Amino acid sequence: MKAVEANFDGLVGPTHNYAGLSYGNVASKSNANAVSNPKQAALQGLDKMKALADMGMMQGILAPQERPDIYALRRLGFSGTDAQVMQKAYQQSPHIFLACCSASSMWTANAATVSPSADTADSRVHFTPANLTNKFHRSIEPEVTGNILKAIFNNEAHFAHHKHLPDNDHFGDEGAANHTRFCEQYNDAGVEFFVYGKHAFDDSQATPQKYPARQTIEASQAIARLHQLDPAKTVYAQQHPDVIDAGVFHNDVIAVGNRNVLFYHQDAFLHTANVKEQIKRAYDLNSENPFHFIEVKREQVSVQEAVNTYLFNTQLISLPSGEMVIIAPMECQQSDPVRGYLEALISQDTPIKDVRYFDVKQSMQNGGGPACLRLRVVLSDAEQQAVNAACLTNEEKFTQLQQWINKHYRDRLHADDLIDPQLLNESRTALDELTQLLGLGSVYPFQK
Ligand code: SUG
Repeated sequence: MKAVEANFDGLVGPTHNYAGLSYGNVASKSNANAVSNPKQAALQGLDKMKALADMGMMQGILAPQERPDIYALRRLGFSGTDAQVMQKAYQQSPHIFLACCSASSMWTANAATVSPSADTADSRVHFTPANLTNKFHRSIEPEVTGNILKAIFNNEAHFAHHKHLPDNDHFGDEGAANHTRFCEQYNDAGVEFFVYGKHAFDDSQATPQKYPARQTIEASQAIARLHQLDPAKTVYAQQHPDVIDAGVFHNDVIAVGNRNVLFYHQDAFLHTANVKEQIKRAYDLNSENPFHFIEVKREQVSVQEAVNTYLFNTQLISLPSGEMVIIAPMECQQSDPVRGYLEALISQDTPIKDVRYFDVKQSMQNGGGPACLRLRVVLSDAEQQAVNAACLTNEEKFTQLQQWINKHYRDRLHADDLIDPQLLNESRTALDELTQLLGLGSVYPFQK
Protein backbone atom coordinates (compact mmCIF):
# COMPACT_ATOMS: atom_id res chain seq x y z
CA MET A 1 0.00 0.00 0.00
CA LYS A 2 1.51 3.28 -1.11
CA ALA A 3 1.47 6.39 1.03
CA VAL A 4 2.04 9.97 -0.10
CA GLU A 5 3.15 13.08 1.68
CA ALA A 6 0.49 15.76 1.33
CA ASN A 7 1.15 19.42 2.02
CA PHE A 8 -1.57 21.36 3.82
CA ASP A 9 -0.84 25.03 3.28
CA GLY A 10 -2.21 27.80 5.39
CA LEU A 11 -4.43 30.26 3.54
CA VAL A 12 -3.26 33.73 4.50
CA GLY A 13 -5.96 35.51 6.51
CA PRO A 14 -7.59 38.87 5.68
CA THR A 15 -5.69 40.74 8.45
CA HIS A 16 -2.18 39.85 7.25
CA ASN A 17 -0.03 42.71 8.53
CA TYR A 18 3.44 43.62 9.77
CA ALA A 19 3.39 44.31 13.49
CA GLY A 20 6.91 43.33 14.54
CA LEU A 21 5.58 40.80 17.02
CA SER A 22 8.29 38.15 16.95
CA TYR A 23 11.40 38.98 18.95
CA GLY A 24 14.14 36.69 17.63
CA ASN A 25 12.65 36.62 14.11
CA VAL A 26 14.72 39.16 12.21
CA ALA A 27 12.32 39.72 9.28
CA SER A 28 9.33 40.28 11.57
CA LYS A 29 11.17 42.91 13.57
CA SER A 30 12.74 44.71 10.63
CA ASN A 31 9.44 45.05 8.73
CA ALA A 32 7.43 46.23 11.72
CA ASN A 33 4.93 48.87 10.64
CA ALA A 34 5.32 48.27 6.91
CA VAL A 35 2.16 48.35 4.81
CA SER A 36 0.96 44.85 3.91
CA ASN A 37 -1.09 43.51 1.03
CA PRO A 38 -3.31 40.67 2.34
CA LYS A 39 -4.79 39.97 -1.09
CA GLN A 40 -1.40 39.56 -2.69
CA ALA A 41 -0.19 37.47 0.25
CA ALA A 42 -3.10 35.05 -0.08
CA LEU A 43 -2.73 34.84 -3.87
CA GLN A 44 1.01 34.19 -3.60
CA GLY A 45 0.30 31.31 -1.23
CA LEU A 46 -2.40 29.96 -3.52
CA ASP A 47 -0.05 30.12 -6.53
CA LYS A 48 2.49 28.02 -4.69
CA MET A 49 -0.20 25.47 -3.77
CA LYS A 50 -1.35 25.30 -7.38
CA ALA A 51 2.19 24.85 -8.69
CA LEU A 52 2.75 21.89 -6.35
CA ALA A 53 -0.60 20.37 -7.26
CA ASP A 54 0.34 20.75 -10.94
CA MET A 55 3.56 18.83 -10.18
CA GLY A 56 1.35 15.92 -9.09
CA MET A 57 1.59 16.51 -5.34
CA MET A 58 -1.36 16.05 -3.02
CA GLN A 59 -2.21 19.54 -1.78
CA GLY A 60 -4.58 20.52 1.01
CA ILE A 61 -5.74 23.77 2.55
CA LEU A 62 -5.83 24.91 6.16
CA ALA A 63 -8.23 27.75 6.84
CA PRO A 64 -7.04 30.95 8.55
CA GLN A 65 -8.23 32.06 11.99
CA GLU A 66 -10.67 34.73 13.02
CA ARG A 67 -8.91 38.02 13.74
CA PRO A 68 -9.00 40.35 15.57
CA ASP A 69 -9.47 37.77 18.34
CA ILE A 70 -12.24 39.53 20.25
CA TYR A 71 -12.52 36.61 22.66
CA ALA A 72 -8.87 36.93 23.73
CA LEU A 73 -9.38 40.68 24.18
CA ARG A 74 -12.49 40.10 26.32
CA ARG A 75 -10.53 37.60 28.42
CA LEU A 76 -8.03 40.38 29.03
CA GLY A 77 -10.69 42.72 30.38
CA PHE A 78 -11.75 44.82 27.39
CA SER A 79 -15.54 45.02 27.31
CA GLY A 80 -18.55 46.37 25.41
CA THR A 81 -19.59 45.73 21.85
CA ASP A 82 -17.03 44.15 19.53
CA ALA A 83 -16.21 47.60 18.13
CA GLN A 84 -15.77 49.00 21.65
CA VAL A 85 -13.55 46.10 22.65
CA MET A 86 -11.30 46.85 19.67
CA GLN A 87 -11.32 50.59 20.30
CA LYS A 88 -10.48 50.27 24.01
CA ALA A 89 -7.75 47.71 23.43
CA TYR A 90 -6.17 49.82 20.71
CA GLN A 91 -6.19 52.95 22.89
CA GLN A 92 -5.13 51.35 26.17
CA SER A 93 -2.77 48.59 24.99
CA PRO A 94 -1.93 48.85 21.30
CA HIS A 95 0.59 46.00 21.56
CA ILE A 96 -2.03 43.61 22.89
CA PHE A 97 -4.47 44.74 20.23
CA LEU A 98 -1.98 44.18 17.42
CA ALA A 99 -1.08 40.74 18.76
CA CYS A 100 -4.77 39.82 18.62
CA CYS A 101 -4.94 40.88 14.95
CA SER A 102 -2.08 38.77 13.58
CA ALA A 103 -2.72 36.42 10.67
CA SER A 104 0.14 34.26 11.96
CA SER A 105 -1.84 31.00 11.69
CA MET A 106 -0.85 31.11 7.99
CA TRP A 107 2.47 29.48 8.96
CA THR A 108 1.05 26.01 9.32
CA ALA A 109 4.43 24.37 9.90
CA ASN A 110 3.67 25.68 13.38
CA ALA A 111 0.09 24.43 13.44
CA ALA A 112 0.86 20.97 14.79
CA THR A 113 3.19 18.00 14.93
CA VAL A 114 1.96 15.11 12.81
CA SER A 115 3.11 11.49 13.03
CA PRO A 116 2.13 9.16 10.19
CA SER A 117 0.39 5.88 10.98
CA ALA A 118 3.47 3.89 9.93
CA ASP A 119 5.29 5.30 12.98
CA THR A 120 2.63 5.03 15.69
CA ALA A 121 1.81 2.03 17.89
CA ASP A 122 -1.93 2.19 17.17
CA SER A 123 -1.38 2.70 13.40
CA ARG A 124 -3.32 5.96 13.32
CA VAL A 125 -2.10 9.37 12.17
CA HIS A 126 -1.52 11.49 15.29
CA PHE A 127 -1.95 15.26 15.50
CA THR A 128 -0.99 17.59 18.35
CA PRO A 129 -1.60 21.31 17.79
CA ALA A 130 1.40 23.39 18.85
CA ASN A 131 0.83 25.54 21.95
CA LEU A 132 3.15 28.29 20.61
CA THR A 133 3.60 29.66 24.14
CA ASN A 134 6.65 31.76 23.36
CA LYS A 135 4.72 34.49 21.55
CA PHE A 136 1.40 35.76 22.84
CA HIS A 137 0.03 36.41 19.35
CA ARG A 138 0.67 32.76 18.45
CA SER A 139 -0.42 31.25 21.76
CA ILE A 140 -4.05 32.10 20.88
CA GLU A 141 -4.00 29.77 17.86
CA PRO A 142 -4.08 26.15 19.13
CA GLU A 143 -7.75 25.82 20.10
CA VAL A 144 -9.08 26.78 16.67
CA THR A 145 -6.20 24.94 14.96
CA GLY A 146 -7.43 21.81 16.74
CA ASN A 147 -11.01 22.48 15.55
CA ILE A 148 -9.85 22.85 11.96
CA LEU A 149 -7.66 19.72 12.04
CA LYS A 150 -10.53 17.70 13.50
CA ALA A 151 -12.85 18.97 10.76
CA ILE A 152 -10.39 17.88 8.06
CA PHE A 153 -9.16 14.61 9.55
CA ASN A 154 -12.51 13.59 10.88
CA ASN A 155 -12.37 9.83 11.30
CA GLU A 156 -11.38 8.20 14.60
CA ALA A 157 -10.43 4.92 12.98
CA HIS A 158 -7.60 6.67 11.13
CA PHE A 159 -6.85 9.92 12.95
CA ALA A 160 -6.01 10.64 16.61
CA HIS A 161 -6.23 14.23 17.84
CA HIS A 162 -4.50 15.34 21.05
CA LYS A 163 -4.97 18.54 22.98
CA HIS A 164 -2.06 20.97 22.76
CA LEU A 165 0.55 20.62 25.53
CA PRO A 166 0.16 22.62 28.78
CA ASP A 167 0.40 26.35 28.04
CA ASN A 168 3.70 27.03 29.72
CA ASP A 169 7.19 27.85 28.52
CA HIS A 170 8.44 24.58 30.03
CA PHE A 171 6.45 22.80 27.35
CA GLY A 172 6.94 25.39 24.61
CA ASP A 173 6.05 23.59 21.40
CA GLU A 174 6.29 25.03 17.87
CA GLY A 175 5.03 21.99 16.01
CA ALA A 176 6.40 20.63 12.75
CA ALA A 177 8.83 23.56 12.34
CA ASN A 178 11.10 21.58 14.66
CA HIS A 179 10.21 18.11 13.46
CA THR A 180 11.30 16.09 10.43
CA ARG A 181 10.82 12.49 9.39
CA PHE A 182 13.13 10.18 7.48
CA CYS A 183 12.05 7.04 5.63
CA GLU A 184 12.77 5.07 2.51
CA GLN A 185 9.17 5.03 1.22
CA TYR A 186 6.49 7.10 2.93
CA ASN A 187 4.60 4.01 4.07
CA ASP A 188 7.68 2.60 5.85
CA ALA A 189 8.12 3.11 9.57
CA GLY A 190 10.19 6.27 9.70
CA VAL A 191 12.69 7.98 11.98
CA GLU A 192 11.11 10.97 13.70
CA PHE A 193 13.61 13.73 14.31
CA PHE A 194 12.82 16.37 16.95
CA VAL A 195 14.97 19.47 17.29
CA TYR A 196 14.70 21.58 20.43
CA GLY A 197 16.22 24.86 21.56
CA LYS A 198 16.58 24.31 25.29
CA HIS A 199 16.09 22.05 28.30
CA ALA A 200 13.36 23.56 30.48
CA PHE A 201 14.05 21.62 33.66
CA ASP A 202 17.84 21.54 33.53
CA ASP A 203 19.62 24.88 33.95
CA SER A 204 23.04 23.35 33.41
CA GLN A 205 22.47 22.89 29.66
CA ALA A 206 23.46 25.39 26.96
CA THR A 207 20.91 28.05 26.06
CA PRO A 208 20.93 31.04 23.72
CA GLN A 209 21.99 34.33 25.32
CA LYS A 210 20.07 36.83 23.26
CA TYR A 211 16.95 35.43 21.66
CA PRO A 212 14.49 32.94 23.14
CA ALA A 213 14.59 29.22 22.44
CA ARG A 214 10.96 28.49 21.63
CA GLN A 215 10.99 24.68 21.71
CA THR A 216 11.92 22.57 24.75
CA ILE A 217 13.11 18.98 24.78
CA GLU A 218 10.42 18.26 27.35
CA ALA A 219 7.76 19.30 24.82
CA SER A 220 9.31 17.18 22.06
CA GLN A 221 9.44 14.14 24.37
CA ALA A 222 5.81 14.64 25.39
CA ILE A 223 4.75 14.68 21.73
CA ALA A 224 6.69 11.48 21.08
CA ARG A 225 4.92 9.81 24.02
CA LEU A 226 1.47 11.03 22.96
CA HIS A 227 2.05 9.85 19.41
CA GLN A 228 3.17 6.42 20.65
CA LEU A 229 6.44 6.55 18.73
CA ASP A 230 9.05 3.82 18.88
CA PRO A 231 11.91 5.17 21.07
CA ALA A 232 14.42 3.31 18.86
CA LYS A 233 13.26 5.36 15.89
CA THR A 234 13.00 8.71 17.63
CA VAL A 235 15.97 11.09 17.64
CA TYR A 236 16.33 14.35 19.58
CA ALA A 237 18.86 17.02 18.71
CA GLN A 238 19.62 20.38 20.26
CA GLN A 239 19.75 23.37 17.98
CA HIS A 240 22.99 25.30 18.36
CA PRO A 241 22.27 28.22 20.76
CA ASP A 242 24.47 30.50 18.65
CA VAL A 243 22.27 30.14 15.59
CA ILE A 244 19.16 30.93 17.62
CA ASP A 245 20.99 34.11 18.61
CA ALA A 246 21.68 34.71 14.91
CA GLY A 247 17.94 34.71 14.13
CA VAL A 248 17.22 31.00 13.60
CA PHE A 249 14.05 30.89 15.69
CA HIS A 250 12.95 27.47 14.40
CA ASN A 251 14.97 24.53 13.13
CA ASP A 252 13.27 24.85 9.74
CA VAL A 253 15.24 28.07 9.21
CA ILE A 254 18.51 26.07 9.25
CA ALA A 255 17.63 22.48 8.21
CA VAL A 256 15.10 20.52 6.18
CA GLY A 257 14.68 16.78 5.69
CA ASN A 258 12.77 14.41 3.45
CA ARG A 259 12.97 10.64 3.06
CA ASN A 260 16.69 9.78 3.03
CA VAL A 261 18.02 13.35 3.00
CA LEU A 262 18.92 15.82 5.72
CA PHE A 263 19.89 19.16 4.21
CA TYR A 264 21.35 21.42 6.91
CA HIS A 265 23.89 24.07 7.76
CA GLN A 266 27.17 23.16 9.40
CA ASP A 267 26.17 25.28 12.44
CA ALA A 268 22.61 23.99 12.83
CA PHE A 269 23.12 21.55 15.71
CA LEU A 270 25.00 21.56 18.97
CA HIS A 271 26.61 18.11 18.58
CA THR A 272 26.46 17.42 14.86
CA ALA A 273 28.56 14.24 14.78
CA ASN A 274 26.45 12.69 17.50
CA VAL A 275 23.21 13.75 15.79
CA LYS A 276 24.33 12.08 12.56
CA GLU A 277 25.29 8.91 14.42
CA GLN A 278 21.89 8.71 16.08
CA ILE A 279 20.03 9.24 12.80
CA LYS A 280 22.10 6.58 11.05
CA ARG A 281 21.51 4.10 13.84
CA ALA A 282 17.75 4.70 13.93
CA TYR A 283 17.42 4.76 10.14
CA ASP A 284 19.43 1.60 9.57
CA LEU A 285 17.05 -0.31 11.78
CA ASN A 286 14.55 -0.37 8.96
CA SER A 287 16.53 0.12 5.80
CA GLU A 288 19.52 -0.64 3.65
CA ASN A 289 18.93 2.52 1.72
CA PRO A 290 21.82 5.03 1.81
CA PHE A 291 21.28 8.19 3.81
CA HIS A 292 22.44 11.58 2.52
CA PHE A 293 23.66 14.20 4.94
CA ILE A 294 23.99 17.32 2.81
CA GLU A 295 25.89 19.77 4.95
CA VAL A 296 26.27 23.37 3.80
CA LYS A 297 29.55 24.86 5.00
CA ARG A 298 29.99 28.37 6.38
CA GLU A 299 32.30 29.19 3.48
CA GLN A 300 29.56 28.23 1.02
CA VAL A 301 26.68 30.05 2.70
CA SER A 302 26.96 31.92 5.99
CA VAL A 303 24.29 31.53 8.68
CA GLN A 304 23.42 35.18 8.04
CA GLU A 305 22.85 34.58 4.35
CA ALA A 306 20.80 31.48 5.15
CA VAL A 307 18.61 33.55 7.50
CA ASN A 308 18.26 36.36 4.95
CA THR A 309 17.37 34.10 2.01
CA TYR A 310 15.68 31.20 3.83
CA LEU A 311 17.79 28.63 1.96
CA PHE A 312 16.68 25.97 4.46
CA ASN A 313 13.07 27.09 4.76
CA THR A 314 12.61 25.34 1.48
CA GLN A 315 10.31 22.44 0.80
CA LEU A 316 12.15 19.29 -0.10
CA ILE A 317 9.54 17.30 -1.98
CA SER A 318 9.50 13.95 -3.77
CA LEU A 319 7.65 14.19 -7.06
CA PRO A 320 5.52 11.20 -8.15
CA SER A 321 8.49 10.23 -10.39
CA GLY A 322 10.59 9.86 -7.22
CA GLU A 323 12.79 12.83 -8.11
CA MET A 324 13.46 15.25 -5.26
CA VAL A 325 12.95 18.95 -5.86
CA ILE A 326 13.64 22.02 -3.73
CA ILE A 327 10.87 24.62 -3.54
CA ALA A 328 12.69 27.82 -2.67
CA PRO A 329 11.72 31.45 -2.15
CA MET A 330 12.89 33.83 -4.87
CA GLU A 331 15.17 35.47 -2.28
CA CYS A 332 17.42 32.40 -2.79
CA GLN A 333 17.56 33.08 -6.52
CA GLN A 334 18.46 36.72 -5.91
CA SER A 335 21.47 35.84 -3.72
CA ASP A 336 24.62 34.96 -5.70
CA PRO A 337 26.09 32.57 -3.13
CA VAL A 338 22.79 30.78 -2.49
CA ARG A 339 21.77 30.48 -6.15
CA GLY A 340 25.30 29.33 -6.96
CA TYR A 341 25.16 26.76 -4.19
CA LEU A 342 21.78 25.41 -5.32
CA GLU A 343 22.82 25.24 -8.97
CA ALA A 344 25.87 23.21 -8.00
CA LEU A 345 23.86 20.99 -5.63
CA ILE A 346 21.39 19.77 -8.24
CA SER A 347 24.20 18.61 -10.52
CA GLN A 348 25.81 16.53 -7.76
CA ASP A 349 25.23 12.93 -6.83
CA THR A 350 22.37 13.41 -4.35
CA PRO A 351 18.63 12.68 -4.69
CA ILE A 352 17.95 16.44 -5.15
CA LYS A 353 17.63 17.06 -8.88
CA ASP A 354 15.94 20.41 -9.35
CA VAL A 355 15.11 23.73 -7.72
CA ARG A 356 12.05 25.91 -8.38
CA TYR A 357 11.69 29.45 -7.09
CA PHE A 358 8.50 31.08 -5.80
CA ASP A 359 7.44 34.58 -4.87
CA VAL A 360 6.09 34.45 -1.31
CA LYS A 361 7.48 37.86 -0.37
CA GLN A 362 4.46 38.98 1.64
CA SER A 363 5.04 36.05 3.97
CA MET A 364 8.84 36.25 3.85
CA GLN A 365 8.69 39.80 5.21
CA ASN A 366 7.29 38.34 8.42
CA GLY A 367 9.84 35.52 8.53
CA GLY A 368 7.75 32.85 6.80
CA GLY A 369 9.17 31.00 3.79
CA PRO A 370 7.70 28.21 1.64
CA ALA A 371 8.28 25.57 4.34
CA CYS A 372 6.60 27.68 7.05
CA LEU A 373 3.47 27.85 4.95
CA ARG A 374 2.85 24.11 4.89
CA LEU A 375 2.07 21.23 7.22
CA ARG A 376 3.18 17.85 5.96
CA VAL A 377 0.81 14.92 6.43
CA VAL A 378 1.77 11.46 5.21
CA LEU A 379 -1.37 9.54 4.24
CA SER A 380 -1.95 5.96 3.14
CA ASP A 381 -4.59 5.18 0.48
CA ALA A 382 -7.26 4.47 3.09
CA GLU A 383 -6.38 7.63 5.03
CA GLN A 384 -6.57 9.73 1.89
CA GLN A 385 -10.12 8.46 1.40
CA ALA A 386 -10.96 9.46 4.98
CA VAL A 387 -9.82 13.09 4.60
CA ASN A 388 -12.49 15.76 4.18
CA ALA A 389 -12.19 16.01 0.39
CA ALA A 390 -13.40 19.63 0.30
CA CYS A 391 -10.06 20.64 1.89
CA LEU A 392 -8.05 19.10 -0.94
CA THR A 393 -7.32 21.13 -4.02
CA ASN A 394 -8.39 20.67 -7.62
CA GLU A 395 -8.87 23.09 -10.53
CA GLU A 396 -12.33 24.06 -9.39
CA LYS A 397 -11.21 24.69 -5.82
CA PHE A 398 -8.37 26.92 -6.99
CA THR A 399 -10.77 29.00 -9.06
CA GLN A 400 -13.21 29.26 -6.17
CA LEU A 401 -10.48 30.29 -3.73
CA GLN A 402 -9.05 32.83 -6.11
CA GLN A 403 -12.49 34.39 -6.51
CA TRP A 404 -13.04 34.26 -2.77
CA ILE A 405 -9.76 36.10 -2.10
CA ASN A 406 -10.42 38.70 -4.79
CA LYS A 407 -13.89 39.32 -3.41
CA HIS A 408 -13.06 39.64 0.29
CA TYR A 409 -9.45 40.77 0.75
CA ARG A 410 -8.00 44.25 0.93
CA ASP A 411 -4.86 45.07 -1.02
CA ARG A 412 -3.49 47.52 1.52
CA LEU A 413 -3.38 47.26 5.28
CA HIS A 414 -1.51 49.31 7.83
CA ALA A 415 -1.58 48.74 11.59
CA ASP A 416 -3.94 51.72 11.93
CA ASP A 417 -6.49 50.05 9.64
CA LEU A 418 -6.89 47.10 12.00
CA ILE A 419 -9.09 49.16 14.29
CA ASP A 420 -11.77 49.48 11.59
CA PRO A 421 -14.79 47.42 12.79
CA GLN A 422 -15.65 46.95 9.14
CA LEU A 423 -12.51 44.81 8.79
CA LEU A 424 -13.82 42.45 11.47
CA ASN A 425 -17.12 42.17 9.63
CA GLU A 426 -15.36 41.59 6.32
CA SER A 427 -13.20 38.87 7.86
CA ARG A 428 -16.11 37.09 9.50
CA THR A 429 -18.14 37.19 6.28
CA ALA A 430 -15.16 35.83 4.36
CA LEU A 431 -14.49 33.04 6.88
CA ASP A 432 -18.14 32.05 7.02
CA GLU A 433 -18.13 31.61 3.26
CA LEU A 434 -14.81 29.75 3.43
CA THR A 435 -16.08 27.19 5.93
CA GLN A 436 -18.77 26.33 3.40
CA LEU A 437 -16.27 26.11 0.54
CA LEU A 438 -14.07 23.81 2.61
CA GLY A 439 -16.91 21.87 4.24
CA LEU A 440 -15.57 22.63 7.72
CA GLY A 441 -18.79 23.22 9.65
CA SER A 442 -18.53 25.68 12.55
CA VAL A 443 -14.90 25.94 13.62
CA TYR A 444 -14.76 29.62 14.67
CA PRO A 445 -16.04 31.11 17.92
CA PHE A 446 -18.21 33.63 16.02
CA GLN A 447 -20.03 30.71 14.39
CA LYS A 448 -20.89 28.99 17.66
O1 SUG B 1 6.23 32.75 14.57
N1 SUG B 1 6.11 35.43 12.29
C1 SUG B 1 6.10 34.00 12.54
C2 SUG B 1 6.86 33.28 11.44
C3 SUG B 1 6.73 31.79 11.57
C4 SUG B 1 7.59 31.07 10.60
N2 SUG B 1 7.42 29.68 10.77
C5 SUG B 1 8.38 28.75 10.62
N3 SUG B 1 9.64 29.05 10.52
N4 SUG B 1 8.00 27.51 10.63
C6 SUG B 1 6.72 33.68 13.90
O2 SUG B 1 7.68 34.34 14.29
C7 SUG B 1 5.41 37.73 12.65
C8 SUG B 1 4.15 38.51 12.88
C9 SUG B 1 4.36 39.99 12.87
O3 SUG B 1 5.42 40.44 13.27
O4 SUG B 1 3.42 40.73 12.47
C10 SUG B 1 5.30 36.25 12.96
O5 SUG B 1 4.49 35.86 13.76
